[in-house]
Amino acid sequence: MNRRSYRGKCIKLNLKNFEIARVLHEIAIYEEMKGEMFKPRAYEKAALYIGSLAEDVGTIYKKGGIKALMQLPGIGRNIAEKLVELIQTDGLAYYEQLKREIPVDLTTLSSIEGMGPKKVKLLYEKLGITNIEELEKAIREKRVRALRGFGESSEQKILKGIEFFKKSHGGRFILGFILNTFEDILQRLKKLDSVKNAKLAGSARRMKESIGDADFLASSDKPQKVMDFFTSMPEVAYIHTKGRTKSTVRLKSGINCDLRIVPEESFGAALQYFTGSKQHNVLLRTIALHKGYKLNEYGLYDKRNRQIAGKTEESIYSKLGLPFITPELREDKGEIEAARYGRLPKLIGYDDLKGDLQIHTNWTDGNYTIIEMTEAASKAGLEYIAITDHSRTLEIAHGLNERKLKQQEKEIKRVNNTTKQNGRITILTGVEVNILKDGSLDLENNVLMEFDIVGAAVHSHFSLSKEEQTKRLVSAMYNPNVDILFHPTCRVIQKRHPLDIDFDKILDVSKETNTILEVDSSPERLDLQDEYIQRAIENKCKIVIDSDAHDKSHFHFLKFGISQARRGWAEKKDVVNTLPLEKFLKSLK
Ligand code: DGT
Ligand code: ZN
Ligand code: CA
Ligand code: CA
Repeated sequence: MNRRSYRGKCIKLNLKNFEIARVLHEIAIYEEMKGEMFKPRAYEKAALYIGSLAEDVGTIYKKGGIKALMQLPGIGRNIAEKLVELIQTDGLAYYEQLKREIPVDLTTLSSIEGMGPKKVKLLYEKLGITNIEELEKAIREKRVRALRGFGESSEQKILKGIEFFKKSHGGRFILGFILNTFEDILQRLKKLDSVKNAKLAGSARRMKESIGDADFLASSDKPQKVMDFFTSMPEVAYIHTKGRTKSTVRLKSGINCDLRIVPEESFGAALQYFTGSKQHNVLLRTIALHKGYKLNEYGLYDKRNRQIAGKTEESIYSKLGLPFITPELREDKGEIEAARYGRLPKLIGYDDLKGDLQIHTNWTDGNYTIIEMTEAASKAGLEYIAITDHSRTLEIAHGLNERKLKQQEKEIKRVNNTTKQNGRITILTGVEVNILKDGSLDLENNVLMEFDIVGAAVHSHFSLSKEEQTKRLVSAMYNPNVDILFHPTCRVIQKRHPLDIDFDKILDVSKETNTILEVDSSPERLDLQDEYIQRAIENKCKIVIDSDAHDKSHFHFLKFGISQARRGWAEKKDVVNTLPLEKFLKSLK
């Protein structure tokens, strides 16, 4: 997959990658307003790259100075100098000057369809519009149509754009790109003297692949202080509401965050309630009613309205006669039934993976060498990995031909010998072979035979008919050298629908041919997704969870693959790369 797709990550304290990427992104838009030719693209590329890094750019700078920054892809001296200023001073004179000239919520306004940089500028200069709320108001008051270059129809177009933004992009954010931000806010909340307990609830706690907003929860005797802190965090772009028990803000990244404050004795009940899902809660309340109790966000109450549980979540489930149900399962997919009868799955744990079978290096579209990726995998706690760069026909990723693959194999064996001598991680040879339109592969069988691991994947012709697409995948799975079907449905969250395939047929053939189905952990893929994972497991198909890492920092994506598998009710035994190396290899075709 393409590394450019890893967007928007990671703020710790002060200005970290996420914030820096946003500044660069906004400079790109400002440059476009000015009519610059090449600068917008250069800043945009740098923004995307830095947004994708999990390693803090500040740390990279500390270790290797400006030189190390200039070695990052797409970062020349001019931008590197800006980075240094951002890292050292938490600010950037150039950006602040641009911002003074046109002080608007640029990230949001410019991502609305129908609103280019030039329009943002004009709307600010003529009507003083600085954010999405003001824009919507101005359109509803019919003030925009009077401007040159706008008319009634462009008003309507922008209004539609605003609605679409609120529903889709403005509506949902990819969890893997934004969870660090929340964890960071949570850490700061917990450090406040006025806060006793704090947690992230909602869909983020259930580890849904995308979330509408973030729901923070805190217990405190001094709510005012906590709210003052929350609404004045540096990430905040706009305060929707500020109250004693509930506040809502929008962060600069565009996402809304709720904070609710409850008394300590209700913390568990509130956590249970605001973790959701709504349907799970409805069922739980029904069980409470049957027992003659009442359940709400303050606690579980008996007939005489005495609180019988509420300080912890466990106490609530337990008083309802249930074992604790982990948040990833709370989707009303039979978890309450399973809990009642002691049949909850023993979910795969976040530390259970021993191997990673899809990794890319700078031999194709990855950012680092085989050695660097191997060391990073080892640090992430893995015992074995496969290097699986792209094959010949994937031109955008500079796919490798047979000659190059042979060279790479030698290099892998060389590195493997040294790392194994250190008693460390084992590197398997591998390839991500491209499945062509007719289901054939772009490498011959005598080449494929040589690899320890062959993953086959579709990267083109996404809209064939269901019949053709299914046949295509099936014929790849029948190849005796293909061990794994990589990112089997090819969906990209918010961007590309899953392939139209007969998934039951894929499951049958997966089982028949012993072809493993992958859960690709890249945050915007998460492919297989939870429902498909559940079906695969019910059909006794094998799955693996891979990082699809294109960067040293991408091994942390595995967490999101694991959470997706947990949401699909996967146990450790269902996931073959939880096995130690020998057993794993024996389980292949
Ligand atoms: P999201 O934000 O769309 O990704 O999904 P959630 O699940 O985070 O939903 P959200 O933020 O609207 O509300 C957080 C939780 O609060 C939700 O999962 C369950 C609970 N909740 C909110 N409103 C209601 C309600 O009207 N009834 C019930 N039973 N629970 C609610
Ligand atoms: Zn791929
Ligand atoms: Ca939410
Ligand atoms: Ca919410």
